[in-house]
Amino acid sequence: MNDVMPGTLRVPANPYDYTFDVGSTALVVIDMQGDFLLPGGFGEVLGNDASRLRPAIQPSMRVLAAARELGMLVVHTREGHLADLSDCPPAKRLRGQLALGIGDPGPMGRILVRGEPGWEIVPELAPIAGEIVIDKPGKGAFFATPLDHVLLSRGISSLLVAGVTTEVCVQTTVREANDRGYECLVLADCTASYYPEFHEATLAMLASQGAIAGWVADSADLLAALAPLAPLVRRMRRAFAVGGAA
Ligand code: TIU
Repeated sequence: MNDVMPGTLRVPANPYDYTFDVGSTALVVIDMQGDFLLPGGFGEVLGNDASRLRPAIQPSMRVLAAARELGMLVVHTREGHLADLSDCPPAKRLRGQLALGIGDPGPMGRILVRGEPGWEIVPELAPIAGEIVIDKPGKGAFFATPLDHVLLSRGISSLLVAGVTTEVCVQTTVREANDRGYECLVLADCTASYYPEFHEATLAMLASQGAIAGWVADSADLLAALAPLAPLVRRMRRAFAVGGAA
C-alpha cells in the first residue's frame, strides 16, 4: 500500500491502513436519536439500557466538528416512521410482542415516529444547515431512501461511519454500502451497542477476511490524520473569503 496518491490520507486501522481522499469522503452519523440513546425510547422498550450507548456521543462530536471544519459532506440518518405507520411493515411493529411498541405513546412521544421528541437526533449531534438528513424506515440507511443517489451525485466513494447501534443499523448500513462499492471506515469509539460483546464481535466481523465489509479504527487515529488539513483549510477560507470557521 505505498502507491498512495498525493492528497490521500492514511489511518491505522484493522485489518490494515485505511486510505481516503477528503473530497470524496462523507461522514455518516447513524440514528443518534433519543429513541436509542435516552430513557423511554424505542431502545428501552425493547428491553435495553439506553445509557450504554452514551459513550459514543463525545467521540462522535469531535469527529463531527472536524468534518465540519474541513467542509466534508456530513450525512445524518434517523430511523422512524410516518405518523400513520404506513411505511412500517406490520412484521416490524408486531415483532417482540411488546407491551409498548412502534407508534404507541411513550415518555418522549410516539415511539419511533417522525417528528416526535424521541425521534429527534440528540442535541449534541444535531444536524446544521447544509448537512444531509436521511429518514429511513429500516435498519439499513440505503433501504427505501435516496442515500445512494445523494452520495453518487456528489462523487462520494468513502464513508466514515459513526452511530448506533453497532450490530443493528451500523452493521446493516455498512454491509449495504460495501455491496454498493463504498469503502467504509467504522469508528469504533463513535459506535456503541446495548451489548458490548455484540459491539466487539461486529467490529471484528466487518474487518475480518481482509476487510470483507470495511475497516475499523479509533476516532483519535482519524482525527490525527485529518489534523494537518485544518490550517490549510483555514488559510484557504481566509484567502477566498468564503466564510466558515476561519
Ligand atoms: N435495537 C437496536 O439495537 N437498534 C435499532 O433498532 N435501530 C438502530 O440500530 N438504529
